[in-house]
Amino acid sequence: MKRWTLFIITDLTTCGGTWKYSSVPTICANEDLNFNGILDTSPFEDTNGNGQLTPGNIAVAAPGNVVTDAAGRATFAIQYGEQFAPWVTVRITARASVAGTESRQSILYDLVGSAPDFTAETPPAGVTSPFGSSTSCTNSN
Ligand SMILES: [Ca+2]
Ligand SMILES: [Ca+2]
Repeated sequence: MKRWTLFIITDLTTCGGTWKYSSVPTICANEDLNFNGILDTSPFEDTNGNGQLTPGNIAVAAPGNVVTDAAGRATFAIQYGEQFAPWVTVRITARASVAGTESRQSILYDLVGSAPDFTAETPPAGVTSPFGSSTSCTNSN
């Protein structure tokens, strides 16, 4: 499901009753260069040196397989921890097989938080990025 990801390093702050980025976010590329879900040494993938893939597999599609209806539509959910909103953009790829012919389409999707979480006075779960607050993509802090 997640084939390509960005993550953003900064903090949130309140602005007009809504939680927003406190500064211009630093956007870093997904470390999983070959999209296999494994931290590889060749190609070297641990850009920020924290010993793990960043951001890693933090979202799942449920169910992972669906059957479309007569209109060619199906429904699934994207599940992720609330601390990852709004810090990650995921690529959602749908693969379809019809009469032996396969096709695929992808979209980028920002992991959003619930509106009540981002309009309450209390900070949302991800008020501080789980990926650190450095403005350098090679720094895990
Ligand atoms: Ca990899
Ligand atoms: Ca890493």
